Amino acid sequence: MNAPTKAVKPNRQRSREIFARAETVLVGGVNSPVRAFRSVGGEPLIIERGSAQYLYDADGNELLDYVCSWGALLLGHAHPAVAAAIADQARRGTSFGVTTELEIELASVIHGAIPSMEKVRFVSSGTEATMSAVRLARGVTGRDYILKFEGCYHGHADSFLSQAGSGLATLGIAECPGVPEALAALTLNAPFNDLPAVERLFAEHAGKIAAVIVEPIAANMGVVLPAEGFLSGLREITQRNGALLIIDEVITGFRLHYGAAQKLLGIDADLTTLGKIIGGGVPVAAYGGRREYMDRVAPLGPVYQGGTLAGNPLAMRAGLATLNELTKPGVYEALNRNAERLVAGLRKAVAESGVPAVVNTIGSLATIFFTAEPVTNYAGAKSSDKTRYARYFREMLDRDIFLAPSQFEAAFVSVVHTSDDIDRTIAAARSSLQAIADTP
Ligand code: KE4
Repeated sequence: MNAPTKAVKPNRQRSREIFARAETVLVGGVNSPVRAFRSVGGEPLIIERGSAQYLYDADGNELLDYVCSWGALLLGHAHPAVAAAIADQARRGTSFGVTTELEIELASVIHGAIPSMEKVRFVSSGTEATMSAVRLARGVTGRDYILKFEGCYHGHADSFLSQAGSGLATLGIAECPGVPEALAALTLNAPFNDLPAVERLFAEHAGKIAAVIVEPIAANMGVVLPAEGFLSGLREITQRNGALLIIDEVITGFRLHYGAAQKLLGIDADLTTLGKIIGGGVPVAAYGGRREYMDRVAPLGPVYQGGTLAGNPLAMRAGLATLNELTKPGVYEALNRNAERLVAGLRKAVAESGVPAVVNTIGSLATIFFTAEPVTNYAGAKSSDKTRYARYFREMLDRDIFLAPSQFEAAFVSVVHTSDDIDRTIAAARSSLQAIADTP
């Protein structure tokens, strides 16, 4: 259905009633804070089903989805090949707690696409992947400090919750209670794109930093691109200081092309983390890297990590079906062409509206920031007009376009968004921006 470019307040009565029930048994009515719409106002959605590029809420409204389960659903919702694989495996057993060939197959597919991941360990969430990679780096180097970047988000493990992006940025939680001060002190933060700050921290903590962990394309402060030389600089600094470079590709892995963003950006991590897309919408994540590091993980080495459902066959089938679809000729070219056209249209709509805004993008990732200044780090993202983003979010939702309910996230284009969807989204953005310009 083509949504009106002029906002018509959809009926969300049933969502409202159901969400009230959700709040009685779920904390804030959600199972992950960023879903609570706290920073964008309006009422959280209750979704009943998804199909391809659409979500359908409890009131039967059809929403054009650019959240795509926070980037996991590059193939869109209920992709037939993924659904069939899950259904078939469900009849054969979902989890055995013993190795299956399916794990070997998916690990081999990942290694084939990302050769630096010589060995892989599957886990069930991106947080587990990054937490384990940091533990391994600490175990391998015998060092305690880690260095991350302000506004980057690597999941909710204790070591990552200072100056973090995504839901913490959304809720304004700079330092998370419950993380022991002694542990929090071992996490160093530098501004994204600021190599001199990284050099200073390595000089101040000489011989003590186990690893630098970085999103190669920041997407949890909104999308922020690495400056020329930033990532290669991190590679050189970590090598020179005997620290590991962990590249967190939970969002970017298989997003920009069939493999890791590293390949396009010309760097090789010591350890890489993956998630989201490699599970096709069911819980799969992974960490991996060179044998010399990975063979230090139990049972070969003493660095312990385990998981009841890690590598379960149901999830492996979903991941294999997803990555198989992504090997089809022209998939990424069409995806990136659509996304580029969307961003060009958004930028034109911004210019026509006269509303100060910039759109940061790479491939099928994009974020609009309401500021006249370029956004190249977390400080820039935070200084944009978040109230105006919230208004834009609501205006677009009133036009049945579902964007991330937070300034500090990305919009994700999937392979099933059509050219008509792009046109529709551009028209809705033009109308929304004009509404903002008319009644700020
Ligand atoms: P999970 O534990 O949520 O599966 O993955 C953590 C993670 C690790 N690394 C990166 C780069 C990530 O983006 C994430 C999780 N992403 C957020 C959204 N940007 C998850 C959304 C949520 O928390 O509900």
